[in-house]
Amino acid sequence: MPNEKLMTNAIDASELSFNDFKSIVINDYKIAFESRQASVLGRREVLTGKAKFGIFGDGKEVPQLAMARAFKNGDWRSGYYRDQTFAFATGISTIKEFFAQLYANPTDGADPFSGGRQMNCHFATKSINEDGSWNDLTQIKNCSSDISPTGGQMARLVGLAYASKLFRQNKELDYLKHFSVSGNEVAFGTIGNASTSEGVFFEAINAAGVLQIPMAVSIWDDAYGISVPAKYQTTKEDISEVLKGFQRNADQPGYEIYKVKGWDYPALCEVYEKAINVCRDEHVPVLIHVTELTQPQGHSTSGSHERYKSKDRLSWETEYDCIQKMRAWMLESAVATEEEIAEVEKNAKVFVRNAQKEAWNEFLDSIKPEQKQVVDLISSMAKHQPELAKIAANLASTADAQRREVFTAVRKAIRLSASFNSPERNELLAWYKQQAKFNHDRYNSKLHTNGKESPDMIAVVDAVYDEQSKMVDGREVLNACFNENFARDPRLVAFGEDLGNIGDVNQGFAGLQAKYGELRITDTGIREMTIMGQGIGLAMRGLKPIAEIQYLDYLIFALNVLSDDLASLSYRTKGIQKAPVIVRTRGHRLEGIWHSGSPISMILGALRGMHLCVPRNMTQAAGMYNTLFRADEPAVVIECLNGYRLKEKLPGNVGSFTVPLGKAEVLEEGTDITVISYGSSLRIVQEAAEELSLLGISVEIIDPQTLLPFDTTQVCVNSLAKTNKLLVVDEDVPGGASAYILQKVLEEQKGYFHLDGQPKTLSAKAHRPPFGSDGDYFSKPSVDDIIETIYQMMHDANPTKYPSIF
Ligand SMILES: Cc1ncc(C[n+]2csc(CCOP(=O)(O)OP(=O)(O)O)c2C)c(N)n1
Ligand SMILES: [Mg+2]
Repeated sequence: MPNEKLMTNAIDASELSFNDFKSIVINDYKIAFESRQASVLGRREVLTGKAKFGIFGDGKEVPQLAMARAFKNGDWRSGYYRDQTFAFATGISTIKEFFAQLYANPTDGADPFSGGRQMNCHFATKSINEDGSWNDLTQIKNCSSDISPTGGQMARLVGLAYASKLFRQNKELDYLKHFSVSGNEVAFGTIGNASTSEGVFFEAINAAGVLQIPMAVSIWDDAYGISVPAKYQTTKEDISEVLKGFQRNADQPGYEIYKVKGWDYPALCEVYEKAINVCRDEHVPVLIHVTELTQPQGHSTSGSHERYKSKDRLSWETEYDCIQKMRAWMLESAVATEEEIAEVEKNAKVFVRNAQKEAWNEFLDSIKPEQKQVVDLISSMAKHQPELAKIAANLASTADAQRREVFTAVRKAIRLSASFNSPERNELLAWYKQQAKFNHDRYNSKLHTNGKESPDMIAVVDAVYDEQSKMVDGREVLNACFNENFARDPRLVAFGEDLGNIGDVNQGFAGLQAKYGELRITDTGIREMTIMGQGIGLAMRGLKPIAEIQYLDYLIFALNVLSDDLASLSYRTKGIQKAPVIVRTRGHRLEGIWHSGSPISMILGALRGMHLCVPRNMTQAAGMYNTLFRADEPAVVIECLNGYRLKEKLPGNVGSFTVPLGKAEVLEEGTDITVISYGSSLRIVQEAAEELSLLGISVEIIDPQTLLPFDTTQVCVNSLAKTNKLLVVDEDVPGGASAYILQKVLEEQKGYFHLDGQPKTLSAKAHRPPFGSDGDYFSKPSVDDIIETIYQMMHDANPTKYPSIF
């Protein structure tokens, strides 16, 4: 075990009076000690059953004091669940709020980070108001909302730092006074040593080195990831050793890399000051590897570390506990006396205890009135039905009842009294219905920002055409749309693989980098996770990124970032943060196993919280972009891979007409059957409809245009009311997005009641399509497949009129 001497000369106190210096240090110690108490008490709260799970920052307190000292207003943090001390030191969290989150208190303001939705130590600061409008982000210490997947914070971190570069270098952004002061903000990242094994860590480290952005990554190294020691995690068991090649030198840019012991308070203060100055002033990424940290209480409340740490390791951890070491240094260097320290510790214990009690009592007190009301209401019904008295008595005697117990009692009483109508029952019913509103707000609201710039608030502007309107390639429609919007809004930026210099693989951005500059339209490395993270970070800082995934098939490489971080952001923060990223990609049928994908059900399943636009051509895509560019919610737009060279008529207002989201269109009217399809398949359906009309079958074709949201004006069910037959056609797997569409139309829109035959789906095969035209023909729905499926449905309904063809 290491046995370094305590450093005593590493904090530069030359400009402070001894008393000032002393009070800073003692205050730091107080924060660290309070934080430790919060961890100890927090664990106890879980073990006694008052909270469900706890993960704490014990053993990581002292480096976070140093990090907090270097962190200024306007800076950003993207970290993980160990950072409570940092949150206390910066004022991002109070100790009471920390406990409120531990108890999952959903009362407004109790857990200001997630509204009681996230596990403890998942912090966030308020970037936006209820109506989606921005706060002044230069005036606060910003904390992007934490997520639990380890390493998941790294992708977003790249974007948070990249925003500083754009704010510093692009003078056109100077008017955005509430977002940046000349790009001087540092993005601080934290990550555990074991999580540096994740691919996203390496991707982010490389991206920031290439981009040269002010990103400061701290690695809290306690030599373990739960039970798995460093020898299974990291080559040479030393991440900064591994990353040495990233160190900059006189000839080549790169990183400044620092290594410091996590129990050495003065050394930590010095390193952080130095590192963050380099990062902030020179816009150079820095990495601070903080070693020799411990976990006094083990990883989390899920188990004890005595199971997997050796006796030697455990006794080393006791000896090298960073708070103990800081205490010893304070005594040794005469910063404080034993009595002074003991006084701080005594007060801290009382303070934390009180904060915990207050948080717990407030949580219970928020539910008690509901409990009492329900007990009274059910008791009053008992005169009609004696068995209800038991339910009321049960609930009355439940100490520390939570909402679940209250509502279980209410719903049981309502069920049991279904055939005993009484005024008392009506009162309980009314109470229950009224509470549903509050519970929806507490537990189900804010999947989207739903503010004043939500997509459905954007005015609908029709495309304008006249005799002069030209027929152009689809890609030129997009190009003109992007051009006009980039001229209109300096916040727009676009980036992705091959997007800058050549203007993307299908030329949608051709010529625009030359016009708007490399800062706004730029190439990136092949790194889908951090392209998405770049978008998230920029969007969180007030910019409007178009983050491109070259082919829809490669969205899978970024799905974790989109699902865990972007799609969940509004919900997990209960609407205090937003990231209106527009993910641009292209998909559906083309050629080959990885260039003709349409994995729509994967997206539908993973990205609730985002909008999903599936335009049938580039004009519709442009209209959707025009809506999204003016709105503030994230979306994926899937352009049709096989549509860039097809001719379309260029609207006169290509940069400003809008296609509203959720607005389905009847593409062709018909009377016999409704066919719902989207994207590239629609052209095939239209071709099939032509032949079907020769066979005397009239097809109504509907394009929902967006799948999230889906047909908000009930176009599908209205069509079904007329035709009574339904076929869904798409290129996803069987039971994929077509099943989603059936659920929407048959169940939500109640289309079931209009059917006179079995509804059907026609999708691609379960495998991906083989390369070549024949691979496509035998794997994806063809014109022939559609004609025959529809004909068969008509035959089933009327075999005389439509005799069997096979
Ligand atoms: C993507 C992902 N995989 C696995 C987990 C489960 N998990 C939670 S914490 C953890 C260990 C992390 O260790 P480290 O990064 O060293 O951080 P420490 O907890 O030691 O501070 C694991 C495996 C997770 N949360 N996310
Ligand atoms: Mg660790």
